[in-house]
Amino acid sequence: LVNLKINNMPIAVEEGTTILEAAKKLNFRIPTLCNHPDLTVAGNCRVCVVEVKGARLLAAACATPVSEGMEVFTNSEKVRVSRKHIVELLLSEHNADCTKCFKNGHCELQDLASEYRIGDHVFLDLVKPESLIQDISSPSIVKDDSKCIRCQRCVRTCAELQGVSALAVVNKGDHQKISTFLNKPMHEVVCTNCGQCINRCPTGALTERNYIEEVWNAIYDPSKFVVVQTAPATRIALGEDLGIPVGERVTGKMVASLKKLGFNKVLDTDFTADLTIMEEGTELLTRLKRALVDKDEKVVLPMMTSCSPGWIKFQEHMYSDMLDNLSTCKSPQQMFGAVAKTYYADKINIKAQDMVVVSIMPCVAKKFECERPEMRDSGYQDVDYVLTTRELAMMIKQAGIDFNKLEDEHYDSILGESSGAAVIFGATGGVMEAALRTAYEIVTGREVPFTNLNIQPVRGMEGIKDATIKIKNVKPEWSFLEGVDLHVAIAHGLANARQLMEKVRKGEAAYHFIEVMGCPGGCLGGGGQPIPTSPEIRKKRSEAIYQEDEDMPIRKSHENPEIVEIYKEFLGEPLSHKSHDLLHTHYKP
Ligand code: HC1
Repeated sequence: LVNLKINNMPIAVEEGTTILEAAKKLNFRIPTLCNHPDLTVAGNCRVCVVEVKGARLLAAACATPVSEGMEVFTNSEKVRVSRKHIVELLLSEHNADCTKCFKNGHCELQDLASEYRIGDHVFLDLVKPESLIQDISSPSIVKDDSKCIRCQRCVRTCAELQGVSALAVVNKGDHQKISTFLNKPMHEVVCTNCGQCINRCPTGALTERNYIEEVWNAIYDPSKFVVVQTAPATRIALGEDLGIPVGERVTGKMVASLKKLGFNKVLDTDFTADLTIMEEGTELLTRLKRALVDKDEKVVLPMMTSCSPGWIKFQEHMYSDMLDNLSTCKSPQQMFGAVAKTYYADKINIKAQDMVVVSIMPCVAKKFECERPEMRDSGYQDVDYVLTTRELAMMIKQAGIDFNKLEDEHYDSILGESSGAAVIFGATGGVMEAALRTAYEIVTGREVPFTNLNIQPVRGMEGIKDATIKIKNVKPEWSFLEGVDLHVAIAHGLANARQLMEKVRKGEAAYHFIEVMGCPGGCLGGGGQPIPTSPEIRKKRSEAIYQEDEDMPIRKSHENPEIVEIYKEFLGEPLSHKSHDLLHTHYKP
């Protein structure tokens, strides 16, 4: 252990601990901007400077390890004056148009300016006129260089967590900026629209494209019938933006608030997550049969999940030779849009052209996904608008709803019923677990023993997980699977996905089924979720998701009565013609 004093208080910490971490243990908060718990240390914003006795210069607390006998002062006169100057310098280059900024009230630089009572400009106003032009080319992300403080959290996020590097630092000194390849618009580069950069941007330099006004207009339009669907991971995180502690489930309150906002029907993406399991599970079994029995060389394994639009875009850019590995299933969000504007519209006697489908998603890539040309099988754009969890929280605040005091309400029927298998889609490993619960029963004809419903090997926050499942005692029609070892793998975060894909491409891993979610932790860590994010926050959200599953009366997709009904009345059976027309697609290079 290393002994030191911080503000005259003694502490002993592990070797390698930074001053920032040691101060936190003593409950001294040192402000940071470039530092983030998910990223490597950069030490470039200098806001965390502290005074170390005997040292000539102030030290960056995030990048300085403790040493024996060190005496640190986090709030000396020298520190306060320097820190204030650093914030003033950052503000001199920052478009402090705060009242018009989407991050107003959620900006770390604004918080620091307020904390240090920054008044008149001490330094010149150095905002570059060319930086005032926002890049709004992407359907998901707005890039506003005039708000950028060049902390490089976005650059490290894109490289370290996502392995994409769509954003990079260019130029030096006064000309330094965060740019794309050849300074092209965001929609022309390898950006996957995952929005992880937004979650870590301390200012309004990167935000989601917001569609709040469009959705209000639809709600107020008497000629429109507006239905809303909510993604699995929204119900365990929305509360964070509305004064509720991290990890608290707010499913019933979320439904109540959506009804109060004026949506005509409040329905659930979890319903189509169950539908996805029916289609994707059947597709996997069909591919296995074609490979093992028919020896069909055209069949491609491993099959890979296709619900995460950031992952699809990543694969289109980086592994376009492996697009046939993707399941042909559309994502649950898009299946929902397609059945809402056909089956559901017919049932409730509403014309599809009068229906507006809004999604509440933890994801900003879903905004991109709903605009894809493949997603119009109802004859219209299947999903009209996607709002992030954060945008929904804003609408709830705008409407003056006291979220905390709302009584729980239930989703409307139909398209509102779901199973525990559907809600775990929101956590890494969840789609795999849900699929295995149903596939087991199809293949063996026996119920999954209750004690085995939680399939532990596919759970947890490890970047890449794999498991082997021995298939035994199958029904006669599945005899080709008897004794087969089913190899599955799971990756979350695109840097991990890349590692897994490289192994598959080189033939180093013989998997049958792979789940990939584009964001760290799966959708619960999506780019549209409340900010901040950290491993600790994602762990609490994950625990909440699995608790939600355990509390559901139905925990397997095929037991959802509304799923049984939609096949009986409309789709026929999984992979039927109608299913193919509405629920499946192909991504082409
Ligand atoms: Fe997801 Fe999915 S789980 S992709 O993470 O398959 O966004 O929550 O809605 O579509 O169901 C996201 C979450 C979400 C889809 C489902």
